Amino acid sequence: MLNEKMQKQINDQINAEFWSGYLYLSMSAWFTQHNLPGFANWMYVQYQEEFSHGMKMFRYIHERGGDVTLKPIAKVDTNWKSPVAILEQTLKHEQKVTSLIHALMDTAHEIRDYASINFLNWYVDEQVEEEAHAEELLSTVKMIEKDQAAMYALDKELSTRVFVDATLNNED
Ligand code: OFO
Repeated sequence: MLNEKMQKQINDQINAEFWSGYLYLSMSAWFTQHNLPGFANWMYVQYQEEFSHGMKMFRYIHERGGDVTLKPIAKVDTNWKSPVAILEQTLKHEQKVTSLIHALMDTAHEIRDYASINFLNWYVDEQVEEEAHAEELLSTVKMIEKDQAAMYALDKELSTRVFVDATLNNED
């Protein structure tokens, strides 16, 4: 059975993951509207991943005999001044999510919930990747943003990113 504090915090995190997905979907729309379909695809995959991060928690709560409580998803930004501005927000957001995951881990340790510690380890690793990818893309775009040919080539590269469903990983 899931401890009540842990259950509430995971439910809040489901909302944070879905909110992240909603943010990235909005960014994907912006890129489509600004003729960067590869960037739009990258953000669309990001949106799919965030929903799968939330769904992995949704399933975990049920596996532990707990209750899922879905909350409203708050409004997200819809306009940015440039691809760099979008990627700066992406990196900042991922850093914030990392701190939320660490706070979840703190609770799991505090109450000696070993199953949740094990479960949350996946998210700790995932956040290392999420921040690294956002940081790498941000520094590349900062370097080439004024070079149309280089932006075109990067856009082509980003069009190849495919979705990997987090709910299919790490499960028995
Ligand atoms: Fe769920 O990893 Fe990004 O926010």
